[in-house]
Amino acid sequence: MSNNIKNITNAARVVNKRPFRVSIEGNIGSGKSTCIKYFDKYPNVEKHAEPIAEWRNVSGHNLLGLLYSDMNEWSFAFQHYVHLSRLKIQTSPPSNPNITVKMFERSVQNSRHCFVENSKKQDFLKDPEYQVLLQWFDYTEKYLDISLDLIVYLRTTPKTVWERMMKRGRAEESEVPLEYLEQVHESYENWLSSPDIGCEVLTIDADRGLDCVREDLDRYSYKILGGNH
Ligand code: DGT
Repeated sequence: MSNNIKNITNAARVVNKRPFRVSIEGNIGSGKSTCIKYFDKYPNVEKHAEPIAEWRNVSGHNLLGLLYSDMNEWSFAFQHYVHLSRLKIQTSPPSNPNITVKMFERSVQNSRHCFVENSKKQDFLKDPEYQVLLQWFDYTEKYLDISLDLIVYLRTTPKTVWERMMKRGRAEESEVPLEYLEQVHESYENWLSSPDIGCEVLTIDADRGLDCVREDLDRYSYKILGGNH
């Protein structure tokens, strides 16, 4: 990341007096929820898990289930809704004045640069649908402060997370092939290696067992919390 982008991001945070923003990123089944729980012990950290329950009940519709039943038909609606729910989480004011860090599972940037990009590549999104989603993102980025201060990337190999996903047995994901996790992995790698990512990326090897990952979270907690212990 260039120092200029980093300085602009920091300046936006100081001017808006918003909490330090950390996005926990990684493929399906990489252990993001467990990672977030590790920070329960810090009262100054506000944590947001992915709002899966909301995606399963959009006025009675299970959008996550519909997505996996037919990606061509439902990716557009799903990405719209994901954008909205991530935007709400990312930009909502902190729940109390003692919060200095906001941590969430995935980000608006993830939706745009990882899943939307992959959906276009796989033809789950038609070009007009893709263009509409890009315009939503561009408008959001231009007029709202959605900047991130740190990305923690739980990096995995697709085969490992596919096995974990099959084991946990979430009904909607039961038919998701290994190939899909390979595509999501590739999108993550492309996005997070881009020079204009806009914030620092801390990569943790999440193929390893939970104890090793926890050790790393402990070791890097000062950085992950932006010095706000
Ligand atoms: P974890 O703790 O790392 O295992 O993560 P989970 O289980 O809390 O969450 P994860 O990554 O499995 O995400 C929940 C489901 O939502 C999963 O099937 C992937 C899907 N999902 C999340 N965001 C997007 C998105 O922007 N587009 C698409 N197509 N799927 C998404």
